Amino acid sequence: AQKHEEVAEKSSLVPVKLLEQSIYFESKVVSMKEYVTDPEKSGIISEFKRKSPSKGLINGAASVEKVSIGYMQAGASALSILTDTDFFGGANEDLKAARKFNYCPILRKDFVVDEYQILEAKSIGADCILLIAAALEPKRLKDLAAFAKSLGLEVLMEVHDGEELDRSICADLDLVGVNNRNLKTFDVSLETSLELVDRIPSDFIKISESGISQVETLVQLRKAGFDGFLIGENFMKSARPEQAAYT
Ligand code: IGP
Repeated sequence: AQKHEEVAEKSSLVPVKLLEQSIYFESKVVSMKEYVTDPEKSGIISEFKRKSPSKGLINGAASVEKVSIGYMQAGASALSILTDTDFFGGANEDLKAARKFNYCPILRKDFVVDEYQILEAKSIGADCILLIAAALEPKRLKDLAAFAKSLGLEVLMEVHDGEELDRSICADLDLVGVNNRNLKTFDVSLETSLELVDRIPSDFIKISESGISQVETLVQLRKAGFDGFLIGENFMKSARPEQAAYT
């Protein structure tokens, strides 16, 4: 109930009718599924993240315009832009800015619990939303995924273990991400990805998320069956993330 009040408050700031007037409601999404699996591309989804609960401040000075352009020039398949302010120091404005300068799939990285946030994602130019299985009842997750699909958006579901995967997998998802970071301890273990990859049904694009910083790791994950790799901190911790992405 608390959440719904918050959302209602938000929606009174920008009424749904106004969101729907955004030019992005008329444009077709750029498919993350297609870009990530394009053999000409790297499969890397590069993330813009200023700070995080596990690391604190990562990069307070980076420009989202410069970094997003640099990421794409370096060969990323797609962008992930944090829009959560409290925990990650992001904003909707960051995604809008990245959208202005890039033709590529953009994931809105946020804690989506309500349809309003999905309309908002569409209105700021996102192509894909994140749904975190640990945070949503399976039925709720399914409804939110269906709602996103009705707007043409793609859906990435994030899981941490087999139990979450089995209870929440549903037809309206496009990509399934395994988060290597344990949300309770913040420990990162690649084993999480390696253990779960074969349990993800083949209809979904498989993404390994978090703690990736070595080319060898990427090769290992690809061999294990992953199509895509979500990388944030390893790039963002550099003074010039737009250049770090090249190395
Ligand atoms: C990126 P890393 O370790 O490369 O910075 O991780 C991404 O996986 C991470 O930011 C993330 C995240 C999330 C952030 C994964 N799931 C959910 C916010 C919400």
